[in-house]
Amino acid sequence: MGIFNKIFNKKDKNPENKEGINNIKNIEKTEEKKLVKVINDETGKIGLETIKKEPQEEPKEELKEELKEELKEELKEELKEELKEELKEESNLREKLTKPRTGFFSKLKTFFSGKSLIDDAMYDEMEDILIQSDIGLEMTTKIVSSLEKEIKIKGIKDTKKIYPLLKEVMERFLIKENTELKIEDGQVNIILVVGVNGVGKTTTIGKLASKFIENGKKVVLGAGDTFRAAAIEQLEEWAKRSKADIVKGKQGDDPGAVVYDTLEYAYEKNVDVVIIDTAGRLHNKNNLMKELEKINNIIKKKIGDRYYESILVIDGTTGQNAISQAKEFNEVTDLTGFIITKLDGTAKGGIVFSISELIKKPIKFIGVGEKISDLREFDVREYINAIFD
Ligand SMILES: Nc1nc2c(ncn2[C@@H]2O[C@H](COP(=O)(O)OP(=O)(O)O)[C@@H](O)[C@H]2O)c(=O)[nH]1
Ligand SMILES: [Mg+2]
Repeated sequence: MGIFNKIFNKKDKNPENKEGINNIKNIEKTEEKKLVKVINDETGKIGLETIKKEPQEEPKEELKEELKEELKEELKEELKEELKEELKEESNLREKLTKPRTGFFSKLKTFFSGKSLIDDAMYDEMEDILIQSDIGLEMTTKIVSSLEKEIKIKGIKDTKKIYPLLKEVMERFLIKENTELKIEDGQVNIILVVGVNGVGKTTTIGKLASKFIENGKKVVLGAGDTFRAAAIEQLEEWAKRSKADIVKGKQGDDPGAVVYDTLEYAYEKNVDVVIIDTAGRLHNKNNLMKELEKINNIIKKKIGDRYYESILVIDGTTGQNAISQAKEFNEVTDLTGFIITKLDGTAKGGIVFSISELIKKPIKFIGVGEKISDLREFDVREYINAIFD
């Protein structure tokens, strides 16, 4: 007779057996499902032995696994939301950059798809298109020779493969480091905004202020363009709109004095970010550069060796003139980067690809419209994807 038969047949006669069965049942009922060993010893008695597992271990592990799964799901949801936002931003940027994308860049795409041979004539024609798009001769030469090298190394024969390769090559010429404005907590951070008349300095300052204020920073604007009364009023309007403070003088006042007062105000009131507007035109260019040099010195004297941002605003619809502007301004204010505006309004926009490489400074923001929200942090990848089809 087998052990289990013994248990079941003798269950009423032998109280020990009955107890054994109850034990088995009890054990089976428990969630832990302990192992049970039934012993048939020489006397015919049946004993039970439970092999105890490490108490609690298994449930704890199981629980951990369950929680991990739950967390994974939660994280997935969060990431999905983030990704959705990113995609929305990306498609929004694509929309804003419709002109350059459907202008110059789609012209390039059509050009390559219409070619069947990679030869000197193709490179020549391509150079023409790049130059026409405001990339300029110097930069065009760099791009084309880099592309040519790449085509040779990779042994590319199919002209359809050139457009994506050109995208890679051009992306390499954009500086990816320090594209953010450096803002330190607990410090008075200074951003000096320079550039010729009409490029979008004052508008950009308003947009920047609004971004900082949205992020909980205290901002003061310094009305350093005292050349025209309208310039001061325009900055005041932006201060109101973005809820920033403003320090201003009267038309014709010494801009250096306004900058000094703005810095004093900032230290006194524990301001996080000071943004200084400047004139883009004075009676002559020499005066303008001297003025900026003076402003630069006032700031340096106040903050010592500390880093401050000196940003040149460039109108994205101007051509190669922007490069010479950048060189001149860089000499007097030691630029830390660029903001390229009006990229929504040009079918060219090639300046984005030459300015960083030629002056060796990063682009920090791009302007893609006149609204307060139309200033975008410059993200190389996002930008490249938005303009290449
Ligand atoms: N479409 C477009 N217009 C812009 C952009 N940034 C500035 N503007 C316009 O450019 C003009 C000159 O701007 P303003 O800020 O006065 O230039 P400033 O002389 O350098 O201070 C204004 O009409 C702005 O609305 C931009 O990103 N896109
Ligand atoms: Mg202005």
